[in-house]
Amino acid sequence: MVHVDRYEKTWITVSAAFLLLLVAVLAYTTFGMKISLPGPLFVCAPAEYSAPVTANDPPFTAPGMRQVGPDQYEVIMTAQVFGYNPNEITVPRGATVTFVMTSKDVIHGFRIPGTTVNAMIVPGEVTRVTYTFDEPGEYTFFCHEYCGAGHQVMSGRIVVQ
Ligand SMILES: [Cu+2]
Repeated sequence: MVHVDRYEKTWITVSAAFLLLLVAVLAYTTFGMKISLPGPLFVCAPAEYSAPVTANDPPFTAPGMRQVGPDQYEVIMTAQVFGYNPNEITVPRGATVTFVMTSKDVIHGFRIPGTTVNAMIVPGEVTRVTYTFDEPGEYTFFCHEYCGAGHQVMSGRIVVQ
């Protein structure tokens, strides 16, 4: 029988227990809470957008904002080097805006500082994010996925009145 120091034995036990705990947590979140990585197109209704979506498919043939209900707006937006279409929208205070976005070329980002909006815009996929603008003011959104030489100028504006 190999002699293992008591101190070392303690730490082997602690490490093993910790690993088992992590595996248990992983198993619980995966199978108990059904949390998993999203698949492609997870954010859109398959009937609405058939994969793969391109910027030449509806609704992206007509970018822009439309009102879909009281205080509810939908922005159909395309991203391409080095800008967004539309790149400026104006909404009333308290508006809930759903951004439905795709890319015409490479992967872009969509981040609105001061909000929880932080998304990737991937060619061939639809990104959908919703945010309620309770605070009036000007919000700048920008690309935070490096996309080429003009990446740093890729931005737009949301005016909340
Ligand atoms: Cu970009």
